[in-house]
Amino acid sequence: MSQTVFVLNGPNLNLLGTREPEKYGHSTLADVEKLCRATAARFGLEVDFRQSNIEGELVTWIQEALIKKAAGLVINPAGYTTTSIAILDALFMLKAPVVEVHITNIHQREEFRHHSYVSKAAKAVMAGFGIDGYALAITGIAGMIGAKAK
Ligand code: CA2
Repeated sequence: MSQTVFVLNGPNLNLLGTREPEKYGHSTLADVEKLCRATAARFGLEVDFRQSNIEGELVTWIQEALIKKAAGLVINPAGYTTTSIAILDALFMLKAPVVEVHITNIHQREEFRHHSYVSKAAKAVMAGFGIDGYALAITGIAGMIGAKAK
């Protein structure tokens, strides 16, 4: 049975590639999804890729990852990074590895972006690699769960 990595994206990321390309690049979220699927496939992993502008929906999806025994979870919490204890509490319930991704280097940006609640539940954090951070996160999860390249 194949293993699935959940890739969750927070608010406004549905607009990726259409605004502020100097910060976030020109790739769209559909491009990110393709990259995630291609990366996961190298390790025989499936991807369940989602985006929501609603905090509670993200919480419900994290619970779904728990129920479905996801192999790992990649999350770009976007604007909820610095505010959401509800997302943090849901992530704490997962046994599978969680990797937090930010397209930009949040530590080089405004002070209010530096603190992440999500990091408390993350095995690793990728920030500043652009969308390649998602591929690095999936590769990292593959290593953590012992999934070998095919
Ligand atoms: O760098 C990241 O990936 C962020 O998580 C992106 C969030 C921001 O609040 C975090 O501090 C860092 C913002 C996502 C906004 O989505 C976009 C919408 C249109 C164009 C580009 C990004």
